Amino acid sequence: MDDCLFCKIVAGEIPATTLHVTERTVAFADIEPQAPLHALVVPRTHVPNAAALAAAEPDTMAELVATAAAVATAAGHPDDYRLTFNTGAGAGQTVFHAHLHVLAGRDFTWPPG
Ligand code: DGP
Repeated sequence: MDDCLFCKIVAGEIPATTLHVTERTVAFADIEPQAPLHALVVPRTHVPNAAALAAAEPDTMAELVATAAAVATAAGHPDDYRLTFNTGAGAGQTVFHAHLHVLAGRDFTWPPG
C-alpha cells in the first residue's frame, strides 16, 4: 500500500532496526519503546489489523506469533513477554497495518492502561 508506514519499513524505504525476518514477517524495534524490549512484528502484506490478517492469511498470523517468540527469546526473555494487538483507534491503534507488539524486560501490570 503506497501510503502505509509499515509497508515502507518492510520495503526498506524507511529505516528501522530490524530484529528478525521470515518469509512472511518482519520484526523491528518500536521507535517509542515502552519496555527494554519493544518490537513490532508485521506481515509483509498489507492488512489493517489482526482480525483481517487471521481471516486473509491464517498461516501468517501463526508465523507472526512464532516470530514474536523468537525475538523475545533472542533478547533473553524466552518465558516472560507480553504480546499485544491494538485493534481500532479506541484501543490505541495508530498504524493501520497489522502489527504485534512484543514487550519484555520489565514487570507488567494487569489490567493494562
Ligand atoms: P499502535 O499504537 O498499536 O498502532 O502501535 C504503533 C507503534 O508504531 C507505536 O508503538 C510506535 C511505532 N511507530 C510509529 N512510527 C514508527 C516508525 O517510524 N518506526 C518505528 N520503528 N516504529 C514506529
